[in-house]
Amino acid sequence: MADIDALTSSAYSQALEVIASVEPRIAEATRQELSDQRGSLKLIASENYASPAVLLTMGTWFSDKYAEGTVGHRFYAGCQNVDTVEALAAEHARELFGAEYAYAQPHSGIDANLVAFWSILAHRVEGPWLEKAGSKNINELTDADWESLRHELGNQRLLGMSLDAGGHLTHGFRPNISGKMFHQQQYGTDPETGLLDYDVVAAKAREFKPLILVAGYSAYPRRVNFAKMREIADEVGATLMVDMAHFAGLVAGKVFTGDEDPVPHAHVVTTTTHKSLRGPRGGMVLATEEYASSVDRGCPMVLGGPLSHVMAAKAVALAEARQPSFQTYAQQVADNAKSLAEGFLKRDARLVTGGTDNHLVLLDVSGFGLTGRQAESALLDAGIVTNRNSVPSDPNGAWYTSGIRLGTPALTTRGFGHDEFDQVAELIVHVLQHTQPGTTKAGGPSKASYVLGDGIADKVRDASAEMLDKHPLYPGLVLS
Ligand code: DSN
Repeated sequence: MADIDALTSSAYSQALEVIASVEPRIAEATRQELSDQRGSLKLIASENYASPAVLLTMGTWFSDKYAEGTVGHRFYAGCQNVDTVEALAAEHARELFGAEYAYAQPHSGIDANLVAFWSILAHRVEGPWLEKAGSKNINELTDADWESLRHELGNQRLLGMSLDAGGHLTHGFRPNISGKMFHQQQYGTDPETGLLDYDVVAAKAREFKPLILVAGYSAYPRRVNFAKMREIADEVGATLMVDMAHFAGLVAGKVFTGDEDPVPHAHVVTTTTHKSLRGPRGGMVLATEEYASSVDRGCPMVLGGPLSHVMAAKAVALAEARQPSFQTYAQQVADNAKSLAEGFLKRDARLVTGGTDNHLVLLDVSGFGLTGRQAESALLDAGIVTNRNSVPSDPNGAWYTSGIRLGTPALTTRGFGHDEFDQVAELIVHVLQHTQPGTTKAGGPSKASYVLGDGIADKVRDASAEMLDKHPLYPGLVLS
């Protein structure tokens, strides 16, 4: 058996030498990024650490190949190896998630959502419209036909979770493309509990009658009952689209099963591959057979040429996620999020919804007298990498915010467990308790500047270093 650590170390050391021979500053930044990631507590809920096998797969000549189209049906010659790669990525995805159909081409989660929107419009609106118009061939449409079709397509409705309740920009946020291409309405969460209220979603759906009901989230710390969401969608004739970008790893790892697994309930499921799923940076769409042929035309109708090198890495990551060890990892991600939440609660910090049952925690920092922006910056000074996030009905808006979103997927990959996440909560509370809001140049209260107490950053960095040293990142990777 080859010594994988030695191979990885020599592969990267040599690759960096090759890069340095052309642009040494990029080689240096790459080394520095590894060192920075090794030396900080990464708590960004949407980040992770992919395996060296996944990372290495991305650095190949598959990047040089154009392959618009789909497996066996390309607009370019010479795509036989890309076909192998894409078919394998899709096969692993279907098997892992129990999906009828998988599309591995989206370059990101937003791209995956755009493909989903486009395919639902094509399947639900354009198809029936063409039939009604007595034409099966879109190329035969007259200008007047196009105008009517555009009117139909532009008059569709989408209902999704609002951004400040934890939804994503692409779930109908007005300034986003999704809020412009659809007539949109949003559902929020209960103002008292912060929890999703299915009766409210159902009432809104009955009144609004959306073509698409979007479920899923980027910052909601709870599980969703997708069987209930499907009932609501069916009652009003909507297509249920679930964006599982954040929790795909928990679905793959069988932490979310039954009603909490979106795949058996949704018509179309979108995801990223780099968050809790721990693959390369990219997106994917899963769908029922009914939607397969419209999703399949995502490229070139919505997407530019597929990133074949990334699809290859998706296949490797999905093969990893099919191993039993990934289920252990996913369960630990959820257990660690609970430990983190308990660590905050016992130190009297306020959490949106009062806790978590997925991979993320949303800390309301207004109790510390800070905005999310101030908290994020002070924590970064202390080597704790987080991102600020709105809380429901946030008085500080989406830029300054009143929250900090924290996720466990990355540090769980490093091997952090219950006690360490409790200590992480303690360090975060310590930093926030010793941070004061700053003042503006005019002397008023600032939402951005802050003053972190003397010596706090160094003390917290030292305490973190002990944990980080116990759980090194890419332990076998030694750069020469
Ligand atoms: N940027 C992703 C996240 O952090 O959740 C969503 O787009």
